[in-house]
Amino acid sequence: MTHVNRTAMPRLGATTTPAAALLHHRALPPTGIVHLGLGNFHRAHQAVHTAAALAAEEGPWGILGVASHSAAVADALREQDLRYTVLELSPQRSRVVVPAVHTGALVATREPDAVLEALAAPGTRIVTLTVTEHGYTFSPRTGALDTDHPGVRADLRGDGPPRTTLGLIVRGLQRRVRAGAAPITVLSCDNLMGNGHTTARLVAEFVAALPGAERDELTPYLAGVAFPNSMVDRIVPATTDAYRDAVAAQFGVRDSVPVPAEPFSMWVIEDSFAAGRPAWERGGALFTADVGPYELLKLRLLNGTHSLIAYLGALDGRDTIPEAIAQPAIHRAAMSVLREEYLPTVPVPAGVDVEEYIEQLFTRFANSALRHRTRQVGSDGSVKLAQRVPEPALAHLAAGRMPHHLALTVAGYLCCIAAPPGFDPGPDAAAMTDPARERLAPLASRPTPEFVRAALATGLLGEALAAHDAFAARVTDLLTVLLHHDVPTAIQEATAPITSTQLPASRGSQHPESGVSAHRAAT
Ligand code: CS2
Repeated sequence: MTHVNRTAMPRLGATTTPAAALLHHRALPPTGIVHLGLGNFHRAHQAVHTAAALAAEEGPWGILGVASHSAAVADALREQDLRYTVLELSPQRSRVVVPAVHTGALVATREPDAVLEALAAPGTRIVTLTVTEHGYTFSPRTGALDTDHPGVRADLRGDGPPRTTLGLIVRGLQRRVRAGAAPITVLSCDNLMGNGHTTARLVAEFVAALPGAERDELTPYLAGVAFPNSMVDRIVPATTDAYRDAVAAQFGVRDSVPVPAEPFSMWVIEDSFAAGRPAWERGGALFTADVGPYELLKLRLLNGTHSLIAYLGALDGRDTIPEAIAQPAIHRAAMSVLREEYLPTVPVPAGVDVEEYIEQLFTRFANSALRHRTRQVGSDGSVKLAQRVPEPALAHLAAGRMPHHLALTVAGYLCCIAAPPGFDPGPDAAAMTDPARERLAPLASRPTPEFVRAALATGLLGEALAAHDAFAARVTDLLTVLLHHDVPTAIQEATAPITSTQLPASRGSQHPESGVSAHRAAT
């Protein structure tokens, strides 16, 4: 690792940005987009595509970035004249770019009025979202707006400034109605199935739950708001000092909020906008009438497989996705879940060569220049898995086939997030955050079969899969193997099932493929 004294260097800013790294050289346009969710993904994906589009064609598409709660990124950006670097890294090549498309950085909980003003401003034509699956405040059990969520309840009452994304959007739209401002587009850039439709439905449910007069004022306006679906794809790890050092070593400037990313980036968008849009097609995006097949392909082949790699990797003692996929057994399991269980449930979009897509995907997973951590992909599994696992699992079960590797994904998740007392799933699993941890923890002391049934009954993967006894039994078998043996043995069991009771006792043994001992067996 490069050793550099960053503190002695000038801060990245308007006058210290290396000109060669700028993606466009035009004057910063006025704000046309308000973006909610100022995390790394937005800054390496939408911001980069927008900068590339602006380089090709100017337009009023500056982005005002809004962080939900944390001030860290917004404050750092303000100190850096809203500049930051994106480090595109792979073993073959690296490139550093500065998008320079942000016109401001706000924190919703700290400056709610400024955010609502921006949402209502006449120049704002698009609101984009990257708030993660978890930020849409729907009930995992039913998919409907979670009206038991304390933030949703407060936002429906209009108690103080909005606390949820839906609250912000709806209160922003309400101001637009009152100011006579034109309808806009709300563009979700999160990994949700039918993300535009889902956002439209949740916003409509929120409006329907408002008191009568507010509901009546908003309903006709809502009919003019566009909610295009979109598929977003770029692997974007969390920032660490190693990336800060890399920027400093290359440019001699101090960027406290650089964003690492893979070179690959894909964005497929439905072309239905209420009030114009940037020429994103000139910045690498693809417009199509039907995003559905692209979404399914990506959510299942990439994200679904990613979840399996993350849980098995963490349980196998692997800190990063590239380290995990380098284990032959995990590689085999990832290939099996992708080819045998996800791929048959996906209509491949016209023009996509699926073999090339798969090959490219495994190269992307193996990108060792990125330290994409298993704990990052494994976090929020309760909301992510619901988008990835139930539909394909139910399709196989309905056809009389057991999806062993989907069951293994769920077993891996449960083992990481709600291991029984006495079982140590390792530091990467322990570091995974998940809103369901609290709900699952009290159940974890039950015997495995009861635990799996009780966990699924919390609505974790929807009601239909919870009602499927054979699937629960398979998850139970595989979880038992993970608890009493090790990851390669569980993969073996998923690939060539024998009953778990017939497995050889392997506690403390060294598995030839994993190179780690099964030291974490439950007591
Ligand atoms: C990952 C995604 O964290 C996760 O669940 O599967 O963030 C993934 O890296 C991106 O969707 C890639 O586009």
